[in-house]
Parts: sequence; structure tokens; C-alpha cells
Amino acid sequence: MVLPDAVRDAIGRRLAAEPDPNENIDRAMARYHQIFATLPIDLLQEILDFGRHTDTPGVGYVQNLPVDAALPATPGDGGPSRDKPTFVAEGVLLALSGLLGEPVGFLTEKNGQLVHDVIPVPGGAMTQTNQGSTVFLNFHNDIVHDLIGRYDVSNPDFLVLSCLRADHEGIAATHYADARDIVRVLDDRTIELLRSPLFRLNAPGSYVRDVAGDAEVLSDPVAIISGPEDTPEISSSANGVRAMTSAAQAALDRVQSACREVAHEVFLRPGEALLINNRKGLHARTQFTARYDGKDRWLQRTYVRRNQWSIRYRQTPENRRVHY
Ligand SMILES: O=C(O)CCC(=O)C(=O)O
Ligand SMILES: [Fe+2]
Repeated sequence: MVLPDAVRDAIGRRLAAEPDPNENIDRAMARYHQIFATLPIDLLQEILDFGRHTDTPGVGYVQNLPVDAALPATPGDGGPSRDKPTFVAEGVLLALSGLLGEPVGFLTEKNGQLVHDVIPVPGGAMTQTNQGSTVFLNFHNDIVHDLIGRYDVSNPDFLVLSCLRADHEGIAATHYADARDIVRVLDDRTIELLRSPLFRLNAPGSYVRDVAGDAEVLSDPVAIISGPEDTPEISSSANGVRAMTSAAQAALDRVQSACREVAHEVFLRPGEALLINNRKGLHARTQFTARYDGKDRWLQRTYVRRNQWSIRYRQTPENRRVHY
């Protein structure tokens, strides 16, 4: 999906005039809606169809989006940036999110912010989190810790990743493996195991680090793959899955190799965004070298729900988009 230059420039001019969206997020979302309604109709429908239909692709690649005229240094502490003069990137990210659903936050992920900064952080370089760099971030979907014992229910339906700055060498790639393709390359016995509640997901790295004192916090036993054969849902945590039998462990290993076999690969560049369906497939990130010099890779990310009603049990009183 590529914006024509004239559309990119017109949208960019309008976004550059908008204030920080966090000042009044619902008004900002309405304004972004108005601005992105001017996309060419085929492109607009393709993005809307991506969000609303079960049989559409699990990943969408949007190119030639507007960018900020001046971009400050990549925040050394993992963000957020405090000296960004314009909010074009935020506008692009939130506008795309608004075409899929509503951006939501979780207190244990980036302090409940709606716009997440995905930036390499020195202490996190080796971790299976979005702060990592020197290790391959395994195929996973983004889950959230939940006292109900399931981490794959109140989690986002979609992620939007938007690139502000690529890594120095331009080698960091985001991968996406669609569950429909994954099951195609797995044998029946493996799929049967993956469809059985033989797996306990570890809570996200941020939760384990900030809340649980680095101790594992495992979910109830769940299946990795669920739902109809032609529209499977898949869930696997980056921060470790405990298989309850050795056969289940072997099936889990096969998922990772199947993902590598079928994955699409994207090297995100400034002005490009990935729409990721967080239920139709798993994503990963290849390794790269961070320098912590203000010029490191910088993505912005949203967590998007099509509907907030079913997660209202964890809504915070201060902000109706932010959840425990
Ligand atoms: O850095 C990337 O390309 C993806 C990182 C990731 O998995 C995420 O932000 O959820
Ligand atoms: Fe992720």
C-alpha cells in the first residue's frame, strides 16, 4: 500500500499543524479520521478491510507516509521523547490505528501510554522484549498479563508499528508468519498438540521485570492454536512458553521453524508502517547492533482493540483508554 506523493504531502501538511495528541486524545482521533478520509478510496478500503474481515491478510505494509520535518535524537532511555517539535509521526500512527479500532494502553506496558516507543535499551539488549537488539526476538504475539489467568484475551487485536528511524546498518527486519500458512506446513499430530491446552504462557517481559521481580508468572494451560481450520487464531509469548509434556515442547519448537519457513520480511524505513493482526499470526524481529548514540532504531507502536467493551473489567478510572 503506497500513498501517492501528492496525498502524502497534503496529509503531512495537515498533520504538522496538529498539537500533541495526548492533550485531547479523542479530539485528536476525530481529527486524524478527517485527515485520513482523504486517502484514495481503494487504499482506504484496503486498510478498513484489513481491520474488519476474517479472511484478509494478517499483515499490511504501508509506504510513502509523511514524516516529521525535524526528528530529535532517539531517546536514550527508551522514550518517550520530550522534545519532538511536531507530531506527524504520532498522527500517522494514530490515524492508521483509528482505521482498525481504538488505541488502548496497559499500565504495565510503557506506563499505559497510547503511543509506545520501541527503542533498543542497553539493559534490555539480550531480552525477549521490544527493548532487545542483539538477539533474535522469537516469533510471538503481544499478550498482556491478566488475573483471569489468560493473557490472550484482553490483549490487543492489532499492533501498528511505524518507523521514525531505521537501525544504523539497516538490517533489523520485522517478520510476520500467518497462522494459515503455519498450519499448512505442520503435520496433523503437531497441530493436534498445538490445539490442546498443554501450554502455559509466561507474562510479558515488562510485567515480569517491573511487577514480579523477575519471577515467571505463568498463565493457565492454553492451546497455542484455536478456532476454525480456515481462520485459526495463534498465541505464543515472546518471554517463554512452558510446554507441559515433551511432545508439546517438540510441537512448540516446530512452530518456530514453521514461522521461519513461511514468514514475510519487512525492513521498516522512515515513512513506513506495518499493520499487524495480533491474532491471525506471529511476528518477530531480527538482530541488529544498537549504539546508544541518539541515532538508534526508533519505532512508534500502538496497541489497538476493535472494541473496548470486553476489556472494561480492567479499565482504569483515570483514563478510559488505559487498563490495568
Ligand atoms: O521491533 C520490531 O520490529 C517488532 C518488535 C515487537 O515485537 C513489538 O514491538 O511488539
Ligand atoms: Fe511484539
